[in-house]
Amino acid sequence: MKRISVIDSHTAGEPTRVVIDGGPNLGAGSLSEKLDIFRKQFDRFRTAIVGEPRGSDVLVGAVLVEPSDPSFTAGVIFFNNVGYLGMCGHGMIGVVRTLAHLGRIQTGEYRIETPVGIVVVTLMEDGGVSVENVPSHRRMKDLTVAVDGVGSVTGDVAWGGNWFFLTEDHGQQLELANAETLTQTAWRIRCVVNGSGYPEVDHIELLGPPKTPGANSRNFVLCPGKAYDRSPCGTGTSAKLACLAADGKLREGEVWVQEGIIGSTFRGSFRRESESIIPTITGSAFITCEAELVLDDADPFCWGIRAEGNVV
Ligand code: PYC
Repeated sequence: MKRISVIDSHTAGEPTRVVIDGGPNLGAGSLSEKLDIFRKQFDRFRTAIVGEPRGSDVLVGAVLVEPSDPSFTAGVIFFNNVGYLGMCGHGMIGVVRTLAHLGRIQTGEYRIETPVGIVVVTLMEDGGVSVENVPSHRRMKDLTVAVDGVGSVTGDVAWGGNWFFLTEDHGQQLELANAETLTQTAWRIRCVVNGSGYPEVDHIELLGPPKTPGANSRNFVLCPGKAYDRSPCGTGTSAKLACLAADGKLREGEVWVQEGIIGSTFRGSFRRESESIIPTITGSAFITCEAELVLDDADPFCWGIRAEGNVV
């Protein structure tokens, strides 16, 4: 039997499972080398940790690794039901809360390394967490695509630690009760955007008017594995800030309150850095579970239910 210690949390409703012990040995290279080893040699750990029957499509996993610079607090690789994420905003807030829960950090500022760059996190007195994200930018304004069953859709392509297509032009009500239709709409849009010269776009962000007083916007974010983000999506909010900054619709330091599809919110703001912006996203996470995953070799689904077949 193999055992993997994890701590689960949720950030604005979106779950994160942080591996504390028993994860794969990813060597001593850079974060991107570690990610490469994870992907090529230890992918079964990904499906064992977040996949069914132990996890679900919604769950984002995080493995803590040695950072390349000892002055950083940690390195972290995020993963989900279909692969690996560059950065993950809700996940980073969950990681920070988890490190605090373990007594490894107190209130203050810390640097955490991800495969796409260093983020600066702050654990606040009230338990809130802010994440100064990797440089973000808009790559393409007003891309118009013709989507079967949806019609003509215009939106922007932007990087916020993952790649997004962001659109208000979807014709849907952003209601939780509408999640199935929103998922189908976003998936169709993604397929066409991917085939229109943007294969890197793996998150679709549908935007619309907010419901929560004080919020600026509401979103529905479809993740790469077809699960929708229960939170307002930290990297998606960063991509939105990059578009607002590029359009001159939000000033440096001004606060943008992004509401997600379940009504939870993140606060975002940015500062400019050359051609990019540096977004800061603030939210809260709560610990939901401390557990040991048990991997029994006799279990045919020991390494999760994998689309390409089970690993023995
Ligand atoms: O918060 O950045 C985020 C995120 C990405 C995918 C799920 N959550």
